[in-house]
Amino acid sequence: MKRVYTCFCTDVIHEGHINLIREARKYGELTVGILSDAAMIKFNRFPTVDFEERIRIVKEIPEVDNVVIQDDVMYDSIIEKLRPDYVVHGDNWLEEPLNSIRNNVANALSSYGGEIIDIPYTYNETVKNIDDRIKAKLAMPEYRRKRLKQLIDIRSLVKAIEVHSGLTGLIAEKTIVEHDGELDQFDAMWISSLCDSTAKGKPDIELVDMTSRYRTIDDVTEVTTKPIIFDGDTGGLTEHFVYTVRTLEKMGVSAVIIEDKTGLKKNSLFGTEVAQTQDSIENFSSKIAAGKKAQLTDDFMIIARIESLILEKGMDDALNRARSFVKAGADGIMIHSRKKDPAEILEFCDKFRTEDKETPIVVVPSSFNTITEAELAEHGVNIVIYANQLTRSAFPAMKQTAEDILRYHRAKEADDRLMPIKDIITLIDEI
Ligand code: SPV
Ligand code: MG
Repeated sequence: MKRVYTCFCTDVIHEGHINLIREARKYGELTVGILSDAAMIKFNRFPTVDFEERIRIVKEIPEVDNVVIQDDVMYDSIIEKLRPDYVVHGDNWLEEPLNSIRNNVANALSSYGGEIIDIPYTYNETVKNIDDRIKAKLAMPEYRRKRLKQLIDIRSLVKAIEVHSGLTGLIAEKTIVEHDGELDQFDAMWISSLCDSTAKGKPDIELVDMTSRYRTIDDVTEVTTKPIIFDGDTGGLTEHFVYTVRTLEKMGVSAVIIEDKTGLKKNSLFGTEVAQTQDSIENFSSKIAAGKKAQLTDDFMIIARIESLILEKGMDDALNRARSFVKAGADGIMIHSRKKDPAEILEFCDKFRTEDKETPIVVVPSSFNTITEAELAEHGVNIVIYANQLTRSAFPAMKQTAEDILRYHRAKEADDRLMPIKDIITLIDEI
């Protein structure tokens, strides 16, 4: 009997999958691979059904002879192990970005003469409804909020990108790339005070009030499912911060990062060029403790951001603060630097990790942007935030378009560089 292999990266089995299984079984003994959580979240949705349950559901399908675990998005290692005669998949993988998986399979099979069988992909009203329901579940506050902690456990490094609107939210949600034979996407979104303020044409000095910042969160949560890390600036007065924590939690935000500064806040990337005052350890610790006491779920994280390196107060001060803030209840430490060289950030991470193996470390490599994600993970970093690159790429592009229209007294010259209207419309989901 011939050996047939297919792999599922889904958490809900619908008629399309059953159809594929029946077709596949006609070719021989059928083994179904269940993609692990870690592999699934690299390019697909976060699973809404846990791994053991996914295995159990597939095992119960009568046409399935064997179930195996597939740990990689790409199939080459499992193909090498199982050496199937056929790999069967829906023909949706003929399109980008899934075609890179198909190419990987074709390559692996060609070494011994195995074949791919593409089965017409089922997409009808029922399947669309199931799809929509999974997305809606992932977007609900109670599911979205806990996802950051889940991702920290699964991912070697959680990658967040700045968003400040529904549109930038969609870019964070939907961008998937194939590079070096791997598929990748962002795990989470960062609602930056700098970019949220900039989008409103205002300076980053805690001028845009919380009500307005909550509206930005609303715009983003309306159209996305990924978890949110909120830039809470200094957190304001402790008496106000406790209310902010409750509101963010209720909205389904996963984490707030507050920085240990007081008085008029200026953006950290100004460093010591402007007057900025660091809060006392005692005061900031009691703000963290009050926030932790106010929060209602176990899902939400309060992350303490240390400004000692930005304000040139030294490594010992940064480490001492990290210790104190963790003791006060902080669920994570963000260490910031505006140096181009990542050395001081890495030194902090290494020293902090010798005494604390657990507390998540967050970094924002805006200035020290040559460091790779792999290097950060090696030094114990858990979350990397790309804090402002979307805004900084959009601004010059928009400015040039405005200049070109003025220069040529028509839009043609600018238009040749622009995204077709059709493409921007397809970015937006219709209900
Ligand atoms: C932000 O994005 O608003 C931040 C990060 O706080 S930074 O601008 O680097 O200070
Ligand atoms: Mg900020």
